[in-house]
Amino acid sequence: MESQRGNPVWFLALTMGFVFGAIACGGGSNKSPTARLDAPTGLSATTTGAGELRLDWNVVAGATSYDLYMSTSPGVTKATGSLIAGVFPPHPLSGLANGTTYYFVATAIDTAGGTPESLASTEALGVPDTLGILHTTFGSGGVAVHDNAAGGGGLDIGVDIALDSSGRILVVGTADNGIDLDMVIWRYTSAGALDTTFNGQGWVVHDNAAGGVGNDYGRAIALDFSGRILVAGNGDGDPTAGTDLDMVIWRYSSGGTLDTTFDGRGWVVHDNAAGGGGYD
Ligand SMILES: [Ca+2]
Ligand SMILES: [Ca+2]
Ligand SMILES: [Ca+2]
Repeated sequence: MESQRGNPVWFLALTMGFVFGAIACGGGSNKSPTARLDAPTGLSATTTGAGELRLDWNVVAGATSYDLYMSTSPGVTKATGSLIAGVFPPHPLSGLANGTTYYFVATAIDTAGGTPESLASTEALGVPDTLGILHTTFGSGGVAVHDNAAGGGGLDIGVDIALDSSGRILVVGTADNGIDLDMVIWRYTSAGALDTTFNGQGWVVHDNAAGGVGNDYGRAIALDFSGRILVAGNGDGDPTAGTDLDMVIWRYSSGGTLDTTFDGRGWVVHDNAAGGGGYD
């Protein structure tokens, strides 16, 4: 009697069983069961009106919706925040308290594919407020004014503004020293008072950056990664009675002193970049 192994019908059944088994095993997801969606990036909270914020973030590949976690304390986590589930950017929030700081993180959700919820995004904060009103608690009646920064009793002009990581307000510009104009940096507290921890008085003045004993203009201000203050502007580089503005970059410590690790004295000057011999 012929053995079953040699029977062509039995062999076909074995082969088909192997093929169907392979299809069944190969039809599942390639994702590891522990893989997560990427965490959302670019989370921000923008004030849009009284009691209102708008949350924005970048969409995540594979996400079908997002969860937000909200708290009035910094360092909000999925465990400590109030859950706002199943939302999409941009997501408006209303009914919040004006003047209260709200903190948020976002996660990406995949209800279709079952991939686990992402880790939390980096934190964003926002303060709901009525738009277009003067904050009378700032400075004096909502305005901070400073006169005579450079001692000349004339012009004081703020041109550019920046916030440092503590919320202090930096303004750069120009003021009259009695003969010509000098570069000025002012620093105010978030409440609008001169910050006397900055150069002992709340502002710092620089004269004659380019050697021409004329005007020095601060035109733009920025902070670097370690909180040092960078100012771009120009100064008079003509030692005769004429005017030849040259480009200047100043760098100051966060305390308001010239950073002498920057080109040995705290500022650099460049003249004649475009070859015309005039203003830079
Ligand atoms: Ca003035
Ligand atoms: Ca000057
Ligand atoms: Ca020049």
